[in-house]
Amino acid sequence: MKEIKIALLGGGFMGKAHSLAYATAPLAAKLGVKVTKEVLVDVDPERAIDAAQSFGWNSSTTDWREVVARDDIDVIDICTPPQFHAEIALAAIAAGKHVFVEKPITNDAAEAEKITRAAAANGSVVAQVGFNYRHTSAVEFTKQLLASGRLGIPLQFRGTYLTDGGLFSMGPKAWRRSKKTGGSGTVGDIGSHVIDSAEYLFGDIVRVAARARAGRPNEGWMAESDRIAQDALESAGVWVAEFANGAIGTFAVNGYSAGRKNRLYWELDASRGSVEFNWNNREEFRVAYVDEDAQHRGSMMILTDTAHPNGVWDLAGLGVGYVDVSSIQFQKFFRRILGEEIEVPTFASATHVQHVVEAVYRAAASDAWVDVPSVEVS
Ligand code: SOE
Repeated sequence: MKEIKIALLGGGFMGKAHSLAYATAPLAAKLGVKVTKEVLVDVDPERAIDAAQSFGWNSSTTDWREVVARDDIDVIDICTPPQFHAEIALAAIAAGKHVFVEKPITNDAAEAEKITRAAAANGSVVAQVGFNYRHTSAVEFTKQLLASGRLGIPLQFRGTYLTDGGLFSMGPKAWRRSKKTGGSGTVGDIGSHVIDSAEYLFGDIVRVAARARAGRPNEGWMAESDRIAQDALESAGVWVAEFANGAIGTFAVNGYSAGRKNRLYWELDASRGSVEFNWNNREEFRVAYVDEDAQHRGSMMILTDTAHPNGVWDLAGLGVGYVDVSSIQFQKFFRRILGEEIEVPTFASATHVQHVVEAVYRAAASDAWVDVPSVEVS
């Protein structure tokens, strides 16, 4: 049995999710690989030791460079703040390691292009990005419905990602609130997920017009001129988009939306049907087909079944959670290492997401529509 030895960089929230997912990924899909959680790296020596012990890693260290240089490590999994992703990914690719990077791929599309090119130039490296939500059964099934033509021509996408996390203390996740410590702002952090969902389902976004706002909600939004002058991280954003396939879309993200708990929600209309998905009720999705007879025309709620993609259990109705979708993304990653071709969030697709994020920022600082560049990999 092939052994895959992992080094995880970052002992925080996402490091925990990945650690749990590594335990079930090979087992759930009977992959025929032995996944070894070899070493956990964190710059904070106490957290490195503590996270390695509590998340089940064989050892810990504070030095990622020493780990990247080790011959026995097969995979570098980067869960650090995004500002460190590019440097680490480039070193890992140069050392011939497979690389898994959390989203956003970086906070800078030029850096993202660089690591995408480096990975493409090293044919043996398998690279993937942690847009975990798209591995939910309902999302992947919607993709199949679109690809098969069952839904007809894509017309309109409406996506939101709302949380109330910003209203409360963020504890160890407070680094996300500042650019200096690698924070991304809501468009880059949670907006990147909804952009990935939209592009996965409808293809590339090519133009956007946008508004963003920063500030603490109990003081109202900061004056827009101050937000732009201070280059402050945005707490909320809205944008209108055009897709390359002719569809149109609207998007909204907000970290101060009371009562909304990690609510990634989208609905789409196509010429022969529409679909509605809410991560909070991820076992359900709603589909309406235009060609139903008049008595049955309407939105039907479908509960995820074993007939849909990415079942974790071979019994419907047992529930799928955050760690499960992470486990599914690693199953795909390992199957790709074993040589299978599977559609996943790649460095190139994640770089395009980052181009959209940056186009939203440029559009929000102007009254203009902004074009989204395509990703040049060669
Ligand atoms: C933001 O609060 C966040 O932690 C995102 O960064 C993650 O990608 C998302 O999965 C959960 O929410």
